[in-house]
Amino acid sequence: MTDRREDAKHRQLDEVRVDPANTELTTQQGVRVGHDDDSLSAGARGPTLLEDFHTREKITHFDHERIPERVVHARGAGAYGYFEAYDDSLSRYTTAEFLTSGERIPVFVRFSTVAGSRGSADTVRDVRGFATKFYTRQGNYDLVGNNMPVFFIQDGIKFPDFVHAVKPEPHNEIPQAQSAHDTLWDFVGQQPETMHMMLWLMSDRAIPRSYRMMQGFGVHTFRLVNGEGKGTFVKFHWKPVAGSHSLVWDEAQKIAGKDPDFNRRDLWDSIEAGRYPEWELGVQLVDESAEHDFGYDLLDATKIIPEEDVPVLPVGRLVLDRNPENFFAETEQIAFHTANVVPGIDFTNDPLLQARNFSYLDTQLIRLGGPNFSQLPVNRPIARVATNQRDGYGQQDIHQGHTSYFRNTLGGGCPALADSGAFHNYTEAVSGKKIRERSESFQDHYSQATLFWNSMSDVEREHIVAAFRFELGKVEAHPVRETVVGHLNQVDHDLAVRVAAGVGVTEPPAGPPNHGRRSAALSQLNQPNLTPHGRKVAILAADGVDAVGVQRLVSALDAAEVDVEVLAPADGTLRPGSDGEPVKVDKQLNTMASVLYDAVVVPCGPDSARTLEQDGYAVHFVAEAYKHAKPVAAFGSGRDVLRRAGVQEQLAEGTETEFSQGVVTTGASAGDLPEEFGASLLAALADHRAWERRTDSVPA
Ligand code: HDD
Repeated sequence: MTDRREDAKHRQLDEVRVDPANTELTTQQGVRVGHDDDSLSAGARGPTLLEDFHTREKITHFDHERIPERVVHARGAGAYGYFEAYDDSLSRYTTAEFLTSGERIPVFVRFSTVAGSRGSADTVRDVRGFATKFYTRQGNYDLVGNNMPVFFIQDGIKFPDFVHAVKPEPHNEIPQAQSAHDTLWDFVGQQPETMHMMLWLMSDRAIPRSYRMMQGFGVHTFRLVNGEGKGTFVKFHWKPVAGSHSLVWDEAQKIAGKDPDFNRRDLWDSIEAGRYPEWELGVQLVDESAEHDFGYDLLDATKIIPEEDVPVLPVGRLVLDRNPENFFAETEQIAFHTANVVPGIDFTNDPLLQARNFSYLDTQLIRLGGPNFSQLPVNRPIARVATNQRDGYGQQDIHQGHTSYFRNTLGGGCPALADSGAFHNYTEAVSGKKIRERSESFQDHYSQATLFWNSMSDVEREHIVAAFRFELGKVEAHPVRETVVGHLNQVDHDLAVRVAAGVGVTEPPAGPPNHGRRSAALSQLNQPNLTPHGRKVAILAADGVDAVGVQRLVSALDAAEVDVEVLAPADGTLRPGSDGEPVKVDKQLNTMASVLYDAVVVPCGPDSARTLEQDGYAVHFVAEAYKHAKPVAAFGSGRDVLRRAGVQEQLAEGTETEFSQGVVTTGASAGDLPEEFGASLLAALADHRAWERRTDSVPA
């Protein structure tokens, strides 16, 4: 395990940490306060006095506690950790030391949704931000990416239009954190470059099970630059060690009510439990000589480079191992900026990236109140900072000397120009007319949307069709629905027909032929090394439960780093059915819901099972988990609860383990509970969901 305090960033943060332990209350001026319940008044029932500086200061500070939320990505959660490169293999391509040194580089990562306000729910259908600040010795490097590899638009000038369209509509500020409304789809209909991204947004990628279980992408083509000044195009990828997994839509909507902090809590809890989220950084490298070999433009952020065409080379790993101590100071005040680069990394002429390089610095000025936000503890580089920039709101440094200009002699010429290690802009030849025009090479808006659609499994396609039907079904302006179906017809005729049938749009005539190409890496169901680690299982129980069986199962799950919680109709402890110790209840059943777990188990114990069979909440819990294609398991009399919940699979009759379509059962119990039962449950958890299960007719 890392010594979490022992990195340069944390040593720096230690200097500003404020511990209230063993302190006495004071004013901001350090004057001790002996009374904090009543304001100063003229007589016990008289008016409050202006001279009450303590009350005024307290209220004034409170009045100013809020800062503007981020104009997009307002809702987020973050954590510290480290990045380490596996080796120096990238040193041929870049002088960025953090990518080649193998040293542990402190990082802060902030995950976010895009459209919702700060207090909105985590599990809405949306893109997720994946922004990483690397505190490197060469300065801060920010990789401000998303969990989808493409973007809605090609040129940053359209960003305000896109955001205005997706945000709540301006007349009534409805709907919150939803893309299912008229203005977004009107925009999409008018801007077909959105099509590829809309396929991603309607896919399961838009409802990740956990931040720990989503991929990240730098999106743009960036440039690595080596010591000779030679550039190589690069795309950055984060691959989660826990696999890339998603919720189902009904579940995501319910979680938004049952636990709006679902993804935030999951990140926090897993770090507190020492189950550190981890990703592998990969790069796709393209030699500059191959810039025009792809049939699409590398500068177009609505395009991917399929992994089958250019492999993703693993270069290092990211581990998040420490929660922030204060949400506002750290997660809210962190300021990312695409232009925060270090020597060895540079931009391309991607017009989306160019606009971002303006926007991020600009937005921090209003959000964080002035030009000194990079001095905020979470933003401070660990690299030494020496500028001639001075003053401004919230200046924290006491600059000494009387020169703050370059070139000077009176200050000994300092700060002096760097002898070595300076950032040198990549030298690129540029020519052409000054012109407002979208390049011809940016005009293909459909073929990669088709590639994405072709690459999906049947169940992923079903989810995409259902998502389009849901979203367009909420659009009141029918002509907008028709326009969008028209674009879908350019992507794939079958897709358009299936969507049209659900949203009252006439079936379009056959569209252009589908090119038939696929990229296996795009499907979430094509993943190697699936693992149950870090999943969460609910055990439903009541008095009379088979305590020995529960204990055996919990040990097996625990050994596989799976979290288990015992849920019962009431808090406290449960009387064991026969042998064993009383079972501690972790949560009261009605404070939780199946949607907050990855699987459910109903143990043996005739009394326990009878109680649960009569408890509509428990039966619904099982039925709902079953409907959402989650692993559902029971042993002994626990199988009665599964039957009551409408589980349709054949349940085990004898003491063997039956494992079919994510349903794991055995008639055995207590000390006889077979190891295979736990092992099958773990295998089902690793599979994430039993997509082959047909549950359309199951109510839940
Ligand atoms: Fe952006 C925030 C990711 C296009 C303007 N963006 C923001 C965040 C992420 C992204 C992850 C949250 C950072 C944090 O956690 O604080 N944005 C992207 C990606 C894009 C993208 C992957 C396309 C490839 N963004 C984009 C464009 C513009 C912006 C084209 C403007 C022209 N984005 C902003 C912003 C935000 C922001 C207004 C809001 C808060 C902030 O920057 O700090 O400047």
